Amino acid sequence: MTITITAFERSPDGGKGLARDTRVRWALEEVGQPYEVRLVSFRAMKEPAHLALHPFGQIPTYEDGDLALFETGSIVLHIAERHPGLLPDDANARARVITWMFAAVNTVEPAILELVTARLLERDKPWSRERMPLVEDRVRDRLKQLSARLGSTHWLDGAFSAGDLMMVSVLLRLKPSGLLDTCSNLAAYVARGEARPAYKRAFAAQWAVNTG
Ligand code: GTB
Repeated sequence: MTITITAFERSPDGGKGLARDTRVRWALEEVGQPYEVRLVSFRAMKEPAHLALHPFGQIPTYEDGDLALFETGSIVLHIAERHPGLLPDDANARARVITWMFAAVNTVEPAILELVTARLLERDKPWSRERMPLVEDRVRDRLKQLSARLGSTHWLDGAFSAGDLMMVSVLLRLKPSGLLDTCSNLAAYVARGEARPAYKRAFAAQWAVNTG
């Protein structure tokens, strides 16, 4: 059965790889699984056929035979559990990698999304100037903590894993803000992720959709 994912028919970022289908494409490329993409418009995302797959009317979704999934953390974990390459064999190391996946979406991503929302959607609000430094500080705090843990190692726990794939994907959203450059080891960490051939293939595939 061919794996099918959904992605934006036209991503608002014009193909910069920031929409969340990129992390699913990346995981599939890392484990060498071919996949098809069904492109959906913003309108189609809110229609019953797509809502049956994704209760919140979003992308990406993942279908493989009888199985339909939403939520990128869950999709990437599913891919990592079924195909070698993204999770270590040792049970404790595996649990630590899964912990990093949760940390990416539960602890790091919320602060980053708050910043993105503040910058893109709330900039014209009368309270925005006062609030922005607080929002930026929360991101800086998270980055400092993550930077301290990463130190001079290449990846978060041993070899590259699904934990790194999720963390790099989350951090990539910060690139336009310049905040990532405040922690040089994190900027280098993200660059290492982007340099992976599987990431490059995933990026190129979504770029082709949005620029073709
Ligand atoms: N928690 C879910 C997951 O991880 O799967 C979040 C999924 C999600 O936010 N999907 C977004 C979506 O479908 C696309 S990725 N939005 C449409 C809607 O809610 O109606 C978020 C995204 C959108 C645009 C950019 N961009 O232009 O830079 C980046 C990321």
